[in-house]
Amino acid sequence: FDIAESLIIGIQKDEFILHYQPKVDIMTNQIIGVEALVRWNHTKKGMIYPNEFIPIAEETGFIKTLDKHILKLACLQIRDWIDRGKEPINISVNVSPKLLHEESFIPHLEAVFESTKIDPKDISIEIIETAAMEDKEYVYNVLNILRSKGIKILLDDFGKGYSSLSYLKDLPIDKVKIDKVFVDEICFNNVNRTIMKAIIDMSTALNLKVLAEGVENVDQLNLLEELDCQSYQGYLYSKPVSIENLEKMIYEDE
Ligand code: G
Ligand code: G
Ligand code: NA
Ligand code: MN
Repeated sequence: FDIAESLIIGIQKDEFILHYQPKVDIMTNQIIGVEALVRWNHTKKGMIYPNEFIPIAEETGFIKTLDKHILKLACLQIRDWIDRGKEPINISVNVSPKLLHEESFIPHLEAVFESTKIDPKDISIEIIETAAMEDKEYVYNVLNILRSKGIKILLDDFGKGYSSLSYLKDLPIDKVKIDKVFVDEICFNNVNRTIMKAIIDMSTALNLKVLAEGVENVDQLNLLEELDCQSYQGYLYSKPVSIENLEKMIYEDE
């Protein structure tokens, strides 16, 4: 089974589906949005998780085609909710650095917004730092165009890799997602807790919102609240879930 060769067939056969992980406001415990995480529902191989095919797609460059397809799936989901009379919830989509650098990215998004007739404000985009580090001017311009349409930009996995606090001040972003590696140890590692506090305070001072990733227990959540973190994602609230299960969570009262 050659993953690299099969990806295109997967798109043609509409085998990629989105699962969704809620983002939760720490003060109100309300869902404020969801992150789309792709899965490949392969006819013969069953459900394939992104760690098996995203790195390969990154390597071959097919990730540009795949992420465009996924953006369209997210917009179609918003359209479906509107058509069914539901209040749409914001969906964030992970976008590869390669797609951010591709000229066709913004025209593609515009065409999808046009064909699905959705409000760009219902979509957010998650980028990683490496995406903005090379070719800064080009990427900053792309991010500013997206923000001018009302799309929120989230900096994913902050703290992993080459993160720099000073670098936050120039990036045209709206929210910082603090990587799970910091959250994992905040309850019993003073250094990590101090770094977490510094990231939260610095982000807040720069008018950026903060979200902590990978929250797995109540002790972590209580500590994050003490540190003035505004929102979180993690198994404590919910794992990524299918569309059916997400709808049970967000539209349960209807
Ligand atoms: O969903 P998981 O639970 O397994 O995701 C694993 C990794 O795959 C994460 O780093 C996530 O950012 C990445 N990923 C998931 N969905 C997408 C997607 O649609 N596009 C890109 N580029 N990466 C994704
Ligand atoms: O790179 P990105 O942040 O998009 O990746 C998110 C990944 O983290 C997904 O694979 C998702 O399933 C996983 N994840 C989300 N919440 C938790 C959590 O609380 N614990 C663990 N172990 N993984 C999580
Ligand atoms: Na992400
Ligand atoms: Mn992340």
